[in-house]
Amino acid sequence: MRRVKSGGGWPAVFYTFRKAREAGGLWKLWKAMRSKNACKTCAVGMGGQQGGMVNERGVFPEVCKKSLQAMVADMQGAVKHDFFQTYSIPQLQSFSPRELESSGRLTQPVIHRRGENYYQPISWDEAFAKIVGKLKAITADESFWYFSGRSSNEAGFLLQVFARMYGTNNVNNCSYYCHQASGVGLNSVLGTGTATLTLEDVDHADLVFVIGGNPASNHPRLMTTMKHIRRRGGHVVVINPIVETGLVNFSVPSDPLSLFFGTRIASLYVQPHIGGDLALLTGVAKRIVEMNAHDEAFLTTYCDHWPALKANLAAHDWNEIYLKSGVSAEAIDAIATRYAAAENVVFTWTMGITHHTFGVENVEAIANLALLRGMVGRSNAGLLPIRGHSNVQGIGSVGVTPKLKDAIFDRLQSEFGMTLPTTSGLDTLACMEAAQRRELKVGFCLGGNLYGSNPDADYARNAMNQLELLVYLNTTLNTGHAHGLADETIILPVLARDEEPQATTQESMFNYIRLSDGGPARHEGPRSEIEVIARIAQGVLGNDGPMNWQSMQDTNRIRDAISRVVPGFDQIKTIGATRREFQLAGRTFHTPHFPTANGKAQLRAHSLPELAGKPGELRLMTIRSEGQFNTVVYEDYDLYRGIEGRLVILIHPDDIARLGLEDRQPVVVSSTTGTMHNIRITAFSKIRPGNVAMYYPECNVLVPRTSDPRSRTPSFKSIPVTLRPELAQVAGQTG
Ligand SMILES: Nc1nc2c(c(=O)[nH]1)N[C@H]1C(S)=C(S)[C@@H](COP(=O)(O)OP(=O)(O)OC[C@H]3O[C@@H](n4cnc5c(=O)[nH]c(N)nc54)[C@H](O)[C@@H]3O)O[C@H]1N2
Ligand SMILES: Nc1nc2c(c(=O)[nH]1)N[C@H]1C(S)=C(S)[C@@H](COP(=O)(O)OP(=O)(O)OC[C@H]3O[C@@H](n4cnc5c(=O)[nH]c(N)nc54)[C@H](O)[C@@H]3O)O[C@H]1N2
Ligand SMILES: [Mo]
Repeated sequence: MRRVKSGGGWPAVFYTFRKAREAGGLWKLWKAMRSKNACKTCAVGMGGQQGGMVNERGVFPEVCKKSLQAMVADMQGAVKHDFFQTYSIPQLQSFSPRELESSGRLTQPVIHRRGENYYQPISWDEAFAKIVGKLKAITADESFWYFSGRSSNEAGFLLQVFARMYGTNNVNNCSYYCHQASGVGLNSVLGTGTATLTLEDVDHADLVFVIGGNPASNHPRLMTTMKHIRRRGGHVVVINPIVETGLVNFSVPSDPLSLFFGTRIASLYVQPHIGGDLALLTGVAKRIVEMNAHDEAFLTTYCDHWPALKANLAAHDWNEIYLKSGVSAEAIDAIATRYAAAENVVFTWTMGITHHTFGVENVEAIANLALLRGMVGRSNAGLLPIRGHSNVQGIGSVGVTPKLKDAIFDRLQSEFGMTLPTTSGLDTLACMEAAQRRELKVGFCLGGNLYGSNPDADYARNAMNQLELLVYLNTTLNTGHAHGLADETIILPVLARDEEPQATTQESMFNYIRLSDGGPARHEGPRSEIEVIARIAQGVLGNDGPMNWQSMQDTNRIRDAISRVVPGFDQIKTIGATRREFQLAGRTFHTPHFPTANGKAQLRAHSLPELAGKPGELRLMTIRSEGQFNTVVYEDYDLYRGIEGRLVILIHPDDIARLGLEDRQPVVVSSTTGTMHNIRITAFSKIRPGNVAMYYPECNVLVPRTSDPRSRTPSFKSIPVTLRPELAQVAGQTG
C-alpha cells in the first residue's frame, strides 16, 4: 500500500463518498451528520444545538472520518434474525473485532448460559426479571458497574445513583484505562481535574505542545486548530517516539488551500524513548530556569513549593536526563528556546503520557512546566488533556467514579434523603481482580468492551468467566460478547445517542455541555439506556424510596436532579427548554486562583523513572490505527502510517538488523504476561530505535496488569518484550 504523505486530505474526502454508499446515500448520511446531536466519537465535541459538524465556536463544516465511521456503523442494518442460531460461541470467538462490529445493529435481547453453544433470544421482560432477581439475591458489593464514555450524562447519572442506592461504590468507567492519570495529576497540582481553558483560548495560542498523542488520527478536528495556529505564525512542538505523518503535514479537508497543498503542523518534532517524557519535561524545565526564562514573580505569588522544585531541578543530573529521556541536549535546548520565546502556550497530551506507571507524575511535570512561565490561570494559555470518548468527561462529572466528590455525596443525601454507602469502592482493574478471586457475582456494563479494553486478555477472560451474571448494554457486537462470558450473559440492545426518544446531554473536553435532540429509532427492538436502567432500578428498589424510578425515565427530571447535586451544572436544569448549551462553571481558569486549599498551584518535584526493559529487550507501546475506534476495528489498514494488517510489530530497520531479523518475517513476541505467534515484522523507520509498536486490542495478551499506583491506569505503553523468529509456522495462531 502506498503511504500517504499527509494526514486528512483527499483520502478523507473519498472515504466520505464510500461511507455514504454504505449508509444508503449521501443525502441520508448528510442528514444524519447534520442532526442536532453531539458527535459520537472523540471528546473534542461538535454538533448539538448548532447542528452536526459545528464546533463550540460555531465553525462549520467540521467533520472527520471517525465521526462518519461511527455514524455509518449505527446506520447499518440489524443483525440477521438467524445470526445467533447460525454462529456458535466458538465461531463468534474466531471473529475479528471488525467482523463482529459489521454483523449489524443489535435489536433483540439475547442470553448465553454456560455450557450452551449459542446465544438464545430472551424477551425484555424475562431479561429484566432475571437481572432484578439476581441483584436481589446477592449483596450489593458482590456487583460492579462499568461505564464506557459514549452514554449520556443522564444515563450515567441514573445508573451510578442506582448502584449506590442499591448499596455499592463499585462504580467506575473506562477513564481508569485512559485519562485517570490526568485527573489525578491535575487535581494534585491545581485542585481541578479537567482542561483549564476553552477552545477559543487554544485558537489564540502561539505555541501548542502535543505530547504523547496522535490527534491527526484520533482527534482530527484539532488539526484545524493547529492549522490556524501555524498560519498565524505560531508553532507546534510534538513530543512522540513515532514521527506521525499527520502531525508533520495535514490536509484539512474543509479548507481548499490546505486540501491541495497540505499544512505543515510540527515546527519541532522530538522523539524521546517510550516512557522518556518525565525526564524530558524535567530537562526542559531545568533548562528554562538555567535560561532565566521562568516567571519568578508568578511562581512565588501563585504557587507553593517553588523553592523545592527549583532545588529539585537544579539537582537533576543532565546525563541522567539525556539517558532516561533519550533526547539530546540540543533537542532539549530547542524545545526550551521555543517555549521561552512564546507568549501564549497550550500544553496538550494524550495516552503516551497517561499509560505508564508514572502517568500521574508525567501530568504533574507538564503542569509544572506550564506554571514555570505562568501559562496557567490566564486567557489564551493553559492545560488541555485531549480526552477520548465523546462523553467520558461528562460521565465522570456526574459521579461515575468509585468515590463520589464530597459535594455530590452530601447533596444526594441531603437533597434526596438517600443513605449512601461509604465503602471505598473498586476501580476498573480492581473489579477484574476481585472477579478473578470470585468476590464478585454480577457485572453490569453500560456500553464499551470491558474485555477488549483490559490488559492481560487471558486474565480478563478468566476473571469475567468467574461471574454468575454479566449484563451488557450495547449497540453492536464486540469481542467481549464472545470472550467475556459469565455463567449467564445477557446482551441488551440499546439506542444510539441520535435515536434517543428524548433529548440528552454530553460534555466536551473543553467543559462545554451540549444538548442532543435524539431522533427516530433506526430499528425496532433497541431501547433507550435510560429506560432500561430505570426499569431495573424500579425492579430492585421499588418506586417508594427516595427516588421514583418510574418518573426518572424523563430526562428533564434527571437533569433537574443533576443540577441539584453536581457542582457547576446549575444550567442543565433548564437546558431541555432553553436549548442553551453552556460552559461549566468553575472549570475555566482565566485568573491564577485555583481550587486548592489555599488557592495556589502546588508544584511537584519528581525523581526520574528508569526506562522500561533490560538490555536486549524492546519497549512496546500498544496503539490505535487510523481505522479503528478503540476495540472496534473498521479497517485493517492504518492509512497514515501506511501499514497493512494488524498482527504486525512496527520496528525500526536498525533494530531489525541488530536482531538479525528480516522485514516481513514472522516472529514470536513475548512479554512477562503472554506470547503472540506469527506476528509480522514490519520495518518502520519513523519509530525511535529500541521502541516498538503493536495494535491494541489484538495485542492485549502481552500487556501486564502493572498499573500506576496513583491513578490505577495500566501501563499500556511501556511493556518490555523480546522477539524470536517463528520456527514452525502455525498458520493463523496468535494466542
Ligand atoms: N480514530 C480514533 N480516534 C480515537 C480513538 C480511536 O481508537 N480511534 N480512541 C479515542 C480514545 S478513548 C482515546 S483515549 C484517544 C487516544 O488518543 P491517542 O493517545 O492519540 O491514541 P494512542 O493510539 O493510544 O496514541 C498514542 C500516541 O502516543 C505515542 N506514544 C506512545 N508512548 C509514548 C510515550 O511514552 N511518550 C510519548 N510522548 N508518546 C508516546 C504514540 O506514538 C502515539 O502517537 O483517542 C480517541 N479518539
Ligand atoms: N492495550 C491497550 N489497551 C487499551 C488502550 C490502549 O491504548 N492500549 N486504551 C484504553 C482506553 S484509552 C480506553 S478508553 C479503553 C476503551 O474501552 P471501552 O470504552 O470499554 O471500549 P470501546 O471499544 O470504546 O467500546 C465499544 C463498544 O461500545 C458500544 N457502543 C457504542 N456506542 C454506544 C452507545 O451509544 N451506547 C452503548 N450502550 N454502547 C455503545 C458498542 O457496542 C461497541 O462495541 O480501552 C483501553 N485499553
Ligand atoms: Mo480512552
